Amino acid sequence: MTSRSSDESAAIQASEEPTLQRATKKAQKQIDSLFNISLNVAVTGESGTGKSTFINEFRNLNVKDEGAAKAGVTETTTEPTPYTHPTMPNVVFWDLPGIGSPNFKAKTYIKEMKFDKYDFFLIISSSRFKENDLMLAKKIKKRKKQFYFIRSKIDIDIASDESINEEETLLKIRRDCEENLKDVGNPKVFLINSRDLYAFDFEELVKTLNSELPQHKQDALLLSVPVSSVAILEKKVKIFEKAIWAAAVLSAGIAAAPVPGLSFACDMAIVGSFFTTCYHAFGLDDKSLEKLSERVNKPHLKTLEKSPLLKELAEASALRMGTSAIGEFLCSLIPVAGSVAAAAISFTTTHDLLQKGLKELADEARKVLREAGLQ
Ligand SMILES: Nc1nc2c(ncn2[C@@H]2O[C@H](COP(=O)(O)OP(=O)(O)OP(=O)(O)O)[C@@H](O)[C@H]2O)c(=O)[nH]1
Ligand SMILES: [Mg+2]
Repeated sequence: MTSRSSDESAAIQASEEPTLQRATKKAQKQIDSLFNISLNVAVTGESGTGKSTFINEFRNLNVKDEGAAKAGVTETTTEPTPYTHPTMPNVVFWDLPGIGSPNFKAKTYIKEMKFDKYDFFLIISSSRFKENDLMLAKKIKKRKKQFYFIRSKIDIDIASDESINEEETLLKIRRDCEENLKDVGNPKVFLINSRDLYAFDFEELVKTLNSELPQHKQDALLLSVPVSSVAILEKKVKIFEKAIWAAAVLSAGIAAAPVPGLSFACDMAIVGSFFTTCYHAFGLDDKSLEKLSERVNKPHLKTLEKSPLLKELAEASALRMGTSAIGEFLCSLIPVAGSVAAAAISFTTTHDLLQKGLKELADEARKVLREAGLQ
């Protein structure tokens, strides 16, 4: 075991700060910016274009799931409704009512939707480009807000278009949207099937959002997107790798008030939260595995052998156990167990534990993508 002073030095060094106090402050800031930064995404467009469906799929929910946005063939959304991400509660999608429907006239829509509170807008359009699509783009731009133009239901267009091949259909649609949008600065157009985000331009959309959002909002977005490729998974892994030192500083006893018993509970909650967030962000939870297995038509994805940590996280999630309990289990994996419960564990030990656990979960997620054929 490391001595207390060498452990403190290791924590200070990892933080690149001169003192333990500064290191702790920086660690707190980093963890807050990782888990507590808010992101408000407005999803707008004409009625019936697939706004609610997109929001559900982004959050990995089916329309019948608890907390899902209502979606259907008749107008369903009648007021701006916030939908919190199920595992990243700081990420909120605002499902705005369809513009141009009898309930919402285009003229008053902008005012009623309180446009200023959103970080950016997704304008969703389907079938033909509409005047309202352009009007929305102009109004959002006028308020100096960023928008991204999504052309949804691409699967329907492909099935009904008589072009020689799929590429030609996609090019035709893309050009039509770009042509119609050229007065608002040639924004990129993303072709999407809201019922299957893994197809077409979803990944490109995530990449673009990620590169254009302010730095502190990028991680929140990335952690909340479904794992649709190895590239997205690896970006998520990097976010957690960057945060390990900070989580270790905060959860190791050196940062906590020396209250016997209490410090232990706090410490373990941070370790538990870290792994619970990885578990969901990497798409290893039952719900995500079920969705993925349906999409790629490989039922065995739901029953793949799980590593010990993953098994524990799945069980804790099923039983809705708290993060402290998960952290305590993890502590039992540390070789110095026994003395652990009595005193706060060290920075170095926590750092090792977080590193090993993260690698284990990342490898599990890589295995799932490999089995799913998503290399
Ligand atoms: N095939 C296909 N169907 C879609 C797609 N997006 C949405 N739908 C279907 O289109 C219908 C309308 O979708 P909603 O998500 O309710 O549309 P909305 O924009 O929220 O509608 P309002 O709330 O009325 O403004 C539903 O039956 C969806 O299943 C898509 O990309 N492809
Ligand atoms: Mg809706």
